[in-house]
Amino acid sequence: MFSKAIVRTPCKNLINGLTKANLGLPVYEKALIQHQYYIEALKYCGLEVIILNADEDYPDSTFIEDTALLTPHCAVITNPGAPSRRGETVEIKTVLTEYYSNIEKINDPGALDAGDIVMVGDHYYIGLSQRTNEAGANQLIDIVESYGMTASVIKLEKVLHLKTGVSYLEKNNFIVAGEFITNPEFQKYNQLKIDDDESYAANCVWVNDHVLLPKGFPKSKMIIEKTGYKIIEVDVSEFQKLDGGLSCLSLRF
Ligand code: CIR
Repeated sequence: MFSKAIVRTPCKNLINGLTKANLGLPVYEKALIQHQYYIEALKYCGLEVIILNADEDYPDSTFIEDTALLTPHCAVITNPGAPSRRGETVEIKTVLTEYYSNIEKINDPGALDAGDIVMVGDHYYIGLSQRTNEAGANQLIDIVESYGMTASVIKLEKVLHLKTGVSYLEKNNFIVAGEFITNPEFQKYNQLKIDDDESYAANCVWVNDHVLLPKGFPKSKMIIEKTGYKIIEVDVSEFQKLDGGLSCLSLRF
């Protein structure tokens, strides 16, 4: 169960965020409103939400999930793969010192975005992607092993982050889309398969037996509901325009 989440208010400079989505520019005012609803959804699930101020120096800084991996034993500050995002981690480290006594760090030449990490109990799947390299993955494996946890890597072919295509909903239930449906690593789980035309819904978030799901994906909603979860739909269209999934808007712990 999670008790807290950290989010960062979108900045006006959001329109200059990294993207390959081709969905047009995000509308700042709309993004702010959607972010507010996202916070309300987290609160509804029982979380205390810590809200960091917007940071105009970093257009993508609202996608806070990429900057740290939070485990039950330590926090790991990442080294984001996109040069324009590297500096986002500085303030996050300061914030996390209030909640974690063990803080680790991924360092050059290692690169790692936490959007590439999926936690399944004490095991961490690490996506090798455009943003996470082998050196970064190896550093993370060493770190989690030093705390008695385990990790393994999965090579990505098409999507930005591992979490773009899979989400773990606890109780052995794995949301899988696209290239991950046939991946041998995920065959041992109960797979909830997302259709290609709803692939954006593969990035959803389990929060204390609720599932936060992007709004507008009815087939995925039905599949997840049938499995027994209470769904909270959240409109994140402005963040989708920046390749941002629903999970990347918060750090949950
Ligand atoms: C980026 O390209 O870094 C941002 N525009 C989106 C990051 C999305 N993060 C995530 O899915 N974990």
